[in-house]
Amino acid sequence: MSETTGAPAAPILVERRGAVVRVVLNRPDRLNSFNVEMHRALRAAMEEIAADESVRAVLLTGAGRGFCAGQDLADRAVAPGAARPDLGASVDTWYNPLIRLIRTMPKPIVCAVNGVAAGAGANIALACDIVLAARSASFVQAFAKIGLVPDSGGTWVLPRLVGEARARALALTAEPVKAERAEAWGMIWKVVDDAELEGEAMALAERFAAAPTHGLALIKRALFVSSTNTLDTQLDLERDLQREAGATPDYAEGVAAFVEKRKPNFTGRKG
Ligand code: T3D
Repeated sequence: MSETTGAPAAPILVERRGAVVRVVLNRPDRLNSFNVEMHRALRAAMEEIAADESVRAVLLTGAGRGFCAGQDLADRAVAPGAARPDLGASVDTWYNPLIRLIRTMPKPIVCAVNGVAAGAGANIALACDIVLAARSASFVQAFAKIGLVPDSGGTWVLPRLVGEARARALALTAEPVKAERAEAWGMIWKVVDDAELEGEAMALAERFAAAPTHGLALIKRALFVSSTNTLDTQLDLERDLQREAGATPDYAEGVAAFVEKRKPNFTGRKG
């Protein structure tokens, strides 16, 4: 795992803490909005994390007062008469692969939303497995304000999290949702006091890092497809995944620890 040791210009910071990797979006003067350099760095880090079996949990957060304001709009200003950027190509090249990487990451991703999460920034947070937000944070489907459509999975995840009526209103009005309301609506897991966010999010990531990692990856896989599967298909999938989970050393260790009334020592290994 490569480390970035606080160079101020690095668009993301990647810090290893035991089996946890903490990833920080690091363009605070632009509220951590995405330019191509930040996309590239985040993609490379996430791919490396996905492939590294010694990493067992991820913590994603933002530097400064914001989590992420989506696309850097300064990179989208076009002089009159000049060619317009193909936003479909940008989504295809950057945002969609990132959401797929997050959703298929074979280990839990805890997102600590430390401030405003707007546009793609909101939907990247909502793609993570467990979202904690600072009490001062907010979520904004900012797209409609500039004539765009929620992307990064927003139109998929929002109705599933908050229901059709709220999803439609949030997408069409682009009104911000404060962290407490986001929790009350089931959009996120938990709101915590600003001063507690980092500690609580890291504690959760560390807990995951000591858990049966492959079992958690299988849980992610089952839940990801459940909303588009029939019950029959999902029952078959649960059977297959349970077969796989039951063959892991962590399952054997979990049962042994239970029977011996001791704390389990999970390795996270597949086999
Ligand atoms: O283009 C494609 O590739 C397609 C994909 C698109 C995905 C998207 O995400 S589209 C949506 C893009 N994002 C937005 O529309 C959000 C724009 N930002 C805002 O609406 C507001 O900044 C916030 C609601 C997020 C926060 O408001 P506030 O009042 O807390 O902060 P602020 O003063 O507006 O922003 C602070 C600074 O960050 C400011 O710079 P300055 O004046 O101090 O030099 C502001 O310009 C900058 N900033 C905030 N968001 C962006 C940004 N700079 C560039 N791009 C941004 N998205």
